[in-house]
Amino acid sequence: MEILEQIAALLERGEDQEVRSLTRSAMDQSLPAPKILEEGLLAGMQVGGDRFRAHDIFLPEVLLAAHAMTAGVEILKPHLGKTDLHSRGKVVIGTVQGDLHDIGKNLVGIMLSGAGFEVIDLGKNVSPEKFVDTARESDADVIGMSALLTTTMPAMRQVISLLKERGLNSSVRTMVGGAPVTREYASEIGADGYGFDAANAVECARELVG
Ligand code: B1M
Repeated sequence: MEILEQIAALLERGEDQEVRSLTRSAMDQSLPAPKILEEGLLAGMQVGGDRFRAHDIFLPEVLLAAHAMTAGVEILKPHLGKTDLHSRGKVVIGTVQGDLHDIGKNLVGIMLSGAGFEVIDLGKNVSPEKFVDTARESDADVIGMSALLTTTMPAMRQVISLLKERGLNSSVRTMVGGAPVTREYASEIGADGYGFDAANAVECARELVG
């Protein structure tokens, strides 16, 4: 089995130490970090997600896979892009209120930093007030929101409404993403941008700070 397949299989089993060390070995073999991310870590997470959906594995296993994903991403982080000397803009990111999924949001943050943006990561389960207050206090250009649950997607609309209420919607742009979020949903709630994946989120942020 080639190394990326091994990483995917180990991640699926939640073997964080092995994932960490094989990710390091893949880097030592000069495989590009984005390839290790896509074909190793994300491939394993995808299979885990599919098995979870099919009730073939359960939450504890998913949680272990998530830890293993984080372990691998930590190794790749410094190699996922080079930061420019000058900031391209400031982005406040977080997972919306009620939602604890942060793997995708973390990847978006890493890719944005790699592309030269200054990123303020508020973590997960972030209230609309926290998003808006932080954006105002830090003079951010963009608020980036992630949601993985259909039940938490409406929290994105609340953030956008609060920005409008405070008269900040023309100075702070909004960008949304996450597996259940679509471009149609983004425009329905009045978001300024939508990122399909982490690379696309970078393109979107570039356009928004344009
Ligand atoms: Co949860 N979970 N989970 N889970 N979990 C999903 C999302 C689910 C689809 C699984 C399923 O049923 N098949 C389902 C949601 C169903 C729905 O709402 N329609 C689900 C559920 C139901 C739940 C719980 C309710 C389960 C329970 O308790 N009964 C619970 C909710 C907890 C809560 O949030 N309140 C729960 C819990 C968990 C864990 C804690 C165990 C764990 C999260 C650990 C963590 O994040 N630290 C977890 C995981 C890991 C998943 C799956 C398996 C994988 C998610 C993931 O990390 N994907 C997921 C199934 C799936 O998606 N296949 C599932 C990898 C990640 C890189 O992709 O996050 O999509 P993603 O991010 C992508 C893009 O979407 C995009 O870029 C990223 C990189 O390409 N993107 C953005 C993301 N944010 C963006 C922001 C942007 C732009 C792009 O701009 C700002």
